[in-house]
Amino acid sequence: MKKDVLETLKYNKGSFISGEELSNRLGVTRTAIWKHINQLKGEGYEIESVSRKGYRLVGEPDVLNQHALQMELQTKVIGKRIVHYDTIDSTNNMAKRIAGEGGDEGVVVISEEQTGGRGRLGRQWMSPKGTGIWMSLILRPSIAPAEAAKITQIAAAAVASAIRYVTGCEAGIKWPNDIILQKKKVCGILTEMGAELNSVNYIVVGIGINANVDVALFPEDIKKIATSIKACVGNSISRKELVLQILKEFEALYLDFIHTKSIGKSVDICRAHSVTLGNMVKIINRDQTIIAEAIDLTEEGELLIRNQEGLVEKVISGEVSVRGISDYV
Ligand code: BT5
Repeated sequence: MKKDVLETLKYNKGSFISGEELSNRLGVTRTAIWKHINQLKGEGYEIESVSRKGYRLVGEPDVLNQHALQMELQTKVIGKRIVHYDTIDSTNNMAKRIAGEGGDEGVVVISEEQTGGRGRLGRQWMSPKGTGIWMSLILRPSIAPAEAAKITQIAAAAVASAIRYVTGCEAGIKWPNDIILQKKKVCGILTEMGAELNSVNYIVVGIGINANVDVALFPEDIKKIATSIKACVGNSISRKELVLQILKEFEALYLDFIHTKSIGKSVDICRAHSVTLGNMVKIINRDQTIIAEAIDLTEEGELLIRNQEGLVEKVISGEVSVRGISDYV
């Protein structure tokens, strides 16, 4: 019921709705409405109450815990359990631990801060307190280990779409795992798994977003290549709203993959918002570096390049830098 009261207030955002109308619409007494309003206020919602006018929602808390998110979550599986920490080494580490102990598909681990946030190949991921979104999702798809990289494409499509929807910023996708705003990295994705030879036991997809992070405080080398949504929009955004939208978009694309066995929908989004395709790229794979033109993504989410001899090749993984973006100039 508290959730219904909140939804009605949100729907009416900016204008008053009387206690009487709320009680008629929701079929409970005005006293019950008043109790729920007080509970919401206690949770940090700013609700103005004026006699003869009623109630008006003027502000929402930006809290990422189970309670705050679940009230507004629009998903069936992803986020059915949210584990929230104030501080932790890495949400991927914790998600892997929970998955290893039998944690269900859909568990989401979120932390306000990571003291050992990780990128690929053990690189450091800066995760300052309270301003970013540092979260990991546990999945249990019946797929072969070789397909795990598809989950990164699903996550990239979901994050880019959600940033665009919530903030209006033109988020781009740098294949395979970066989200880019104004030519700088705003988000990185780290997909890890626990697997047998032929089957995946669990997948953990870690998403790190510099939502309201002050990147000026990052070390010099990272400051040069990183940005935040706040820097793009000019003001702080609601992390909660963005998390809710990401989980919603991710679930739709992930369930489509599970049902159709194709990531076609995600690949379409990755193509549409790609900052890689059509550009010259530098690919570093083990000890080999190639300069080539990125021409397309396959239906499996791999990158197609045309090398300097004019031959088209498929890139499955590796370090890809795009000319003019972040670090490759
Ligand atoms: C990534 O790796 O981009 C994957 C980052 C995944 C982070 C999430 S947060 C939640 C979950 N828990 C974790 O422990 N990790 C995941 P990679 O493509 O290897 O890029 C790493 C590089 O990005 C670093 O070497 C830096 O140059 C740069 N970097 C570090 N912190 C950054 C930040 N906050 N914003 C932008 N760039 C950053």
